[in-house]
Amino acid sequence: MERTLILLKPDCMERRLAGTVLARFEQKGFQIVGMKLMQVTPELAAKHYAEHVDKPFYPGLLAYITSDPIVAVCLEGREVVATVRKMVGATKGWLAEPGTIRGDFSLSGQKNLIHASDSLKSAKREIAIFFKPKELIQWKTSDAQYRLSPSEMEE
Ligand code: 3AN
Repeated sequence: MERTLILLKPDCMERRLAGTVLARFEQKGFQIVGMKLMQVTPELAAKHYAEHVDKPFYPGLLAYITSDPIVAVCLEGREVVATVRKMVGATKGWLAEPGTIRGDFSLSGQKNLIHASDSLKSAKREIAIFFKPKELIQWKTSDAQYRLSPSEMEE
């Protein structure tokens, strides 16, 4: 079953929007298989944002992502990577469509509440950065018929 990584970033925590944001994914039908509150270190930030470390905005991004705790969440479900990206919305909050998380709660390009893996490949890489295999729990809820295809239910 497909999995993705989301990070509820420091502005999301500081604004006490963690429950509100997480509720959207639960309501959609995605399942939490890993979750932890953590402080991002500079080393962890550099691994996660490897593609951005040389960009001019990286020092600001580093200061921000290490400023307060985050919640790392691994979500599982049907086409979870692409669907979560759609639910999150465009990077710049002021451009993000209303109805998306950033579109509804953010006007910033950096303090945009949430990170979500942008591809299956990134999801695999990022989940491994934030979770040890034993921290991810395989479980099924009794409402699987509303969320999974018949073949997925047999997996
Ligand atoms: P997304 O989070 O929408 O996938 P990315 O991967 O391009 O966007 O950027 C990762 C993070 O880096 C963004 N969430 C944002 O916090 C920050 N960021 C990206 N572009 C900029 C920028 N031009 N100025 C400041 N921060 C940026």
